[in-house]
Amino acid sequence: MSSADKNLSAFSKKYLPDINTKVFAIIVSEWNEAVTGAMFEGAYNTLRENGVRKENILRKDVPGSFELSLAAQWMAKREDVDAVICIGCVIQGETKHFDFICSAVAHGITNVSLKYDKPVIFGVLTPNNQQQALDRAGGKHGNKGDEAAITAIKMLGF
Ligand code: DLZ
Repeated sequence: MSSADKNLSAFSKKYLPDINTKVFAIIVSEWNEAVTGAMFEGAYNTLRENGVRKENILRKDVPGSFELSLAAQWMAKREDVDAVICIGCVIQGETKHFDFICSAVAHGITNVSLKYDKPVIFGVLTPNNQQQALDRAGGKHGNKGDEAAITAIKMLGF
């Protein structure tokens, strides 16, 4: 995380002064729940620390990362939702479908973002094993959920 990110609270106050009116949907994949749950916590806490109201953070769970795109579409088309954060974890060693799932989600999320003209954030880990995932979900490499929330805030303040 850069020093600019550490001052995000100042950033959001300056560039997104009405952040307390913004509504964020966070969609969480149930696969690898220890990882995605920790990423959700990171994203949720980062939004709260930056002034997002509790009632303006909507959590929705989906069975797996493959389902993130459709759920993102359902949330992005809602007029009351300003940004969508998709959280998932696809572990390479665990599925031969790895490439299909990752590529489908990346394309799906991109399409939803462009179609609804809203930030739809790709918070999907694609590690080689569970340890690498945990390292990025509150471990030695930080929490990619925090970063997904920061990205959503930055895009709304664009
Ligand atoms: C089926 C499957 C497998 C094998 N591995 C993962 C994974 O590592 N991470 C993940 O998020 N989802 C996985 N899934 C489930 C698919 O994303 C999807 O839910 C199913 O294929 C049903 O569409």
